[in-house]
Parts: sequence; C-alpha cells; structure tokens
Amino acid sequence: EQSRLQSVAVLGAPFSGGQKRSGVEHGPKVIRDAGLIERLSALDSSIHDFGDLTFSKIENDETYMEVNTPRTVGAASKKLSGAVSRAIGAGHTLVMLGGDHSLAMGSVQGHAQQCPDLCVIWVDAHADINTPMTSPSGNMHGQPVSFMLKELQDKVPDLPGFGWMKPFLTSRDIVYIGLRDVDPGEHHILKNLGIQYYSMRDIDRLGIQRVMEVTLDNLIGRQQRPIHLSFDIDAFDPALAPATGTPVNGGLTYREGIYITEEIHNTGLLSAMDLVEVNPVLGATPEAIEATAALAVDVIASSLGQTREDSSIHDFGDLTFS
Ligand code: 6HN
Ligand code: MN
Ligand code: MN
Ligand code: MN
Repeated sequence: EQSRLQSVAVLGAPFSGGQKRSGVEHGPKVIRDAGLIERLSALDSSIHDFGDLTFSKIENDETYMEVNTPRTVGAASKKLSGAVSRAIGAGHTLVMLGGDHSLAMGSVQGHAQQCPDLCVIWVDAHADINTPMTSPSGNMHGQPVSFMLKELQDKVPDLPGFGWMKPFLTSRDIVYIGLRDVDPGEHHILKNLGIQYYSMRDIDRLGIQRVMEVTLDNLIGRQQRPIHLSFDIDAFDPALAPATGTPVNGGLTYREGIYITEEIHNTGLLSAMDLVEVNPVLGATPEAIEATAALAVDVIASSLGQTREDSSIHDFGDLTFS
C-alpha cells in the first residue's frame, strides 16, 4: 500500500517590523524566485502555494518598555498564527517564509493550537530568548522564544498587541543548534532553565551527527510528537548566507546545515517550519543575494525530503511473482 501523499503548504510572511533593517520583507519573493515551488514539486508531495500574507501598518506604535513596535509585531504574529493554524488543521505540512524571526511567535503559536504536544528545533546563530528587560536592542526578532516559554511568564510583561498570546511551551520542548552570539541575559536564561543547546563549539567537539542524535533523542526519544523547525538563515556561515541582517562569523557549513534538515525529515515528524531572515537588500552583489536565497531553497527542500543520494523519483513498478 502506498503511503498517503504528503501535502505541503507554502506561506509567505513579508514582515520586517521585528528589527530595524529594511529588506527582510522581500525574503518570500527572493526565495520563491530562487525556484522554491519548482524544487518542492519534484518531491513526493503535493504543493499548495498560499501566497503571501499582507500586514497593515499600525500608526503611533510607540516603544513600550524599550520594545520597538510591539503593536505592529503583535498584530503580524497574530495574523500569521491564524493562517498557520488553519493550514495545519487542514492537514498540510507548513512552510513559512519570512520575514524576520519575530514571526516565529505567530507560526509556532498557530502550530501549537493544532498540535499542543509539539517540540521546537531552533537553528540559529542567536538564541532569540531575550525578554523585553534583557534585550540589548529592543528588537523583537531577538525575543520570540521568551514569549513562548511558560517558565518565563513572570519575566515577560504584557505588551500592547500581545493580548492574544499566552505562553504554551516548556523549556524541555526546545533545542537550539548553531548558537555563537548569545547575549548575557540570554545565557543566564538558558542556564537557569536548563535549556538544551548545541553551540558551534559543541558542533566542533561532537560533530553534527552526534548533535542530531542527542537532539532527536531528547525531543522525540520517548514519545513521537510533531516537530516545528525554526531555521534562521544566519545559522549558516556568512560566507554562505551573506544576505542577512545579523551575520556572525563561524557558522554552519553547507553540509552541517543540510545534515540537520535531512535528519529532521527522516524522523517523519516535521509538521511545520520557518525559514527566516533572508534580506536581499543586504547582499553586496546579485550573486550574494542569489546564493543566500538558493541556500534557503536547499534547506526547505531537504527538510521536505530532497536527498543527496537520489535526486529523482524512480517508480520501478511492482514485481510479479508467479
Ligand atoms: N535574529 N541578540 C540580538 C538582539 O538584538 O536581541 C540579536 C538578535 C538576532 C535575532 O537573528 O533572529
Ligand atoms: Mn539569528
Ligand atoms: Mn533568529
Ligand atoms: Mn522521505
């Protein structure tokens, strides 16, 4: 019996309000222009392109407790959350194209509406777990995880624009991979809550194979549950992904990044993913922009089953036995 065809929904979120550098709102367009839909169509799944959400501007969105544009970010994530929840509820595996990483509040929350037992793999140079009080920048793309965690409820104030969102994740439900630029307040939170993370140094020591083994064992070793992959393109080395807002030297190699996504695909449990922080305006040359977007396409295709061992689908039919 053939297994049912996986159905994939692609949803663009052209939003940049979680940080100050314009251009990241063009992420969905450049990732699509790099051939995303065609590449996914070659895989063993049906692809539904839901197009891009539109986000309306909110006037007089003043800084609140040193957080920049909270109402704008809150409204965007709320809208994204609803769209993600509907897509997952309709049976799709969801691919969200950012946009900046503040959008993860919406995508993970919307996913959790349908799958309350989900776990999160956060691939990023940064931990994005600042609270409004620890944030050095006031930018919400450095804060989304703090809004999700139940253990940080008392540390995160009620911001305007966030009345719809209550913490829904525990610190045991998330693992980080690729960290190399963690703020002091974030390091304190990671240690205090015992959050599991594999920094670039850990990858140097253990190797990516071992890192994935331990990551998956911790998240799904005891119980099978849906995975949310939140992939920030700045997890890669800036030589590979230059067109991004907060590049940090010493990142993932191409092979490490693709190994991560292959292993996640092989669990059969990937339920939704984000691909965020591709900013074409920050690429120094057209080639730099195209390389970053092509890498984003490779990450998504690999997460959804593209392999390095068999680039085409071969139907050998059925044997007959007399
Ligand atoms: N990202 N930790 C810094 C901050 O402003 O909180 C950088 C955050 C970067 C966020 O890359 O998604
Ligand atoms: Mn980052
Ligand atoms: Mn990030
Ligand atoms: Mn497969």
